[in-house]
Amino acid sequence: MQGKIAIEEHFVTAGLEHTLFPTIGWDPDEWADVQRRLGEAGSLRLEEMDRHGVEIAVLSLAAPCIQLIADPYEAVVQARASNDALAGVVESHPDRFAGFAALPMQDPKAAANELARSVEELGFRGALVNGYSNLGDGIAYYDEPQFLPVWERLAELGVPLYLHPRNPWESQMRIYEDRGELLGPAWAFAVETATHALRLITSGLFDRFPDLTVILGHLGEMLPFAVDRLQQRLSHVPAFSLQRSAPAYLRENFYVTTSGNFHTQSLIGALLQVGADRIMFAVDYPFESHADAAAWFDTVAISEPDRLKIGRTNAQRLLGLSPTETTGDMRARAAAPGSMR
Ligand code: GRE
Ligand code: ZN
Repeated sequence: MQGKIAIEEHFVTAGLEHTLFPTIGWDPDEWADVQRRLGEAGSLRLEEMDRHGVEIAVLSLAAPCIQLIADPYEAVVQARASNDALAGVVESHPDRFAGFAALPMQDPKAAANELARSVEELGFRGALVNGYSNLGDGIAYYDEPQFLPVWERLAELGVPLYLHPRNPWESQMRIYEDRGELLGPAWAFAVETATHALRLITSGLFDRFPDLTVILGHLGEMLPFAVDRLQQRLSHVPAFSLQRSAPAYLRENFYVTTSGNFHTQSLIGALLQVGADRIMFAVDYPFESHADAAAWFDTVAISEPDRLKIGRTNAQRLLGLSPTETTGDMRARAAAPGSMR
């Protein structure tokens, strides 16, 4: 499929390289290649996108970057600098790149203002945060009351927040002791992020702000598979009450993306649980390859109208990416089965 929009695509500025998730066990040559690609937003990236039918990449910092910075002032300074750098990248190829803001959640009021600056002045499409934020000696999750200003601003601006993974906090690492292979994207990222998303749901955040949108990668961090059982058990707790069911919040306040999860059975499960209007294509470059993502997505056994929604038009609508010349053409081609490949 030509004209795909990929929405979890990472970069890192030189100043933030030291904050990347430590690469325990990675092949050193492979990691060096990932780092090279993270630091580049020109011909290398664009050639990969061209080769695999990705028209637009929505760029964001890799994990954990800003979220790792324990000092709020430093987090504010670094987030501003990285958002300015990203704005420069987007400006150099405005038809190929868009941006998600990094947010210094360590200072919620500053994060709300940085979100507004990023959307209104830099033209970003929303924000991406890498899980909970460090804060002094501790951490904070975003259902906590101090984050209301950020949620309020997201709702006012009508832009989504991408909740991207990071590893669990130090004190919750015992379960991975001697089993470091389970950390990071193999497993720990998904458990941490799914639980954080559930904190948002069960806190009542979406009753307070019914129009908020949160995006989850990796086909929903296992939640499409798990949320019905969660609801079934919550329904046995009389004191616990929300306006909607957990599956309804997942369907109505979340989008999920295909980042790093190019697996047909999981996509079909997500389709059955949240529907084709709530799934978007993503690669997770450079941790994943455009070749793997596109070889799977371009031929996966879904309808052509669903492929067009997931590959392009859902992101266009949600992120306000203006239709380009190719859009009408894409629609016409979607009507002819098989011709999008
Ligand atoms: C990812 O986005 O998938 C990722 C990071 C940082 C380290 C490893 C990783 O952002 O897979
Ligand atoms: Zn990612």
